[in-house]
Amino acid sequence: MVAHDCPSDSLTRPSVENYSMGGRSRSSVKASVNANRKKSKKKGLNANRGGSLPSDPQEKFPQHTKPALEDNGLYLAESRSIAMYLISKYAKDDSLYPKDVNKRVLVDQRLFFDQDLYNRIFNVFRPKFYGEQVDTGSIDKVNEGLETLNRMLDGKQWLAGDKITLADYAVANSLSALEFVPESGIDPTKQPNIKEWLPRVESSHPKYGESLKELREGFKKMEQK
Ligand SMILES: N[C@@H](CCC(=O)N[C@@H](CS)C(=O)NCC(=O)O)C(=O)O
Repeated sequence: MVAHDCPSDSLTRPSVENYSMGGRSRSSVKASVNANRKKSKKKGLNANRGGSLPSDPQEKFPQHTKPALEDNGLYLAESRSIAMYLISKYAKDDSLYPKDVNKRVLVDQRLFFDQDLYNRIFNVFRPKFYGEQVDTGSIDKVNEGLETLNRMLDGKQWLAGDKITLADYAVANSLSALEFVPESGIDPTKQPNIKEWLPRVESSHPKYGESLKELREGFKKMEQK
């Protein structure tokens, strides 16, 4: 997979690309996608928007996943934690990831929920790449997750609090992977609250819409291979 096909990378890219960032130039924050991959280290470096690789990528990024972030000696994997860090450190304000602990914990809760939901979605999404059958149990688990999400959105505009937050972007981003497996029959928009909320998230910021478009194009290219 390259960056454009990876929902995890897609979550962090808008943060890196400034949609929530304040004063600091984005070249000082290096999203080192691929930094730890054995193959094509040089390629990873190019994908890094001019950044340089850490001296020992294996040690700095033991997880071997992308996205991975290097920022002034800080090395971080996991898309959600990268986004939490970038927003906490560089955002113009704290609306996407509030500083107030009582507000923040609601976002955190949804982000943990999102990780679980994404893992369920991944179990439906992954077999497609290996020509394997998806088991119906995995499909049921995603549908159960979507029912929970629908309940979370009951009577609400956004997932955590009364403004859009990182939680909305993270979950919407995870759901986008389902577009790639229509044959699974899973359709998040069958859930009425999700149906109303998804376009709300998508149209909330042009960078997010762009990022989704890139992801969809990446998926399409993969399908054609
Ligand atoms: N929970 C991680 C998952 C990251 C992940 O699995 N990334 C995939 C690409 S989408 C990856 O790097 N797989 C290993 C590989 O491609 O070599 C996150 O959100 O960052």
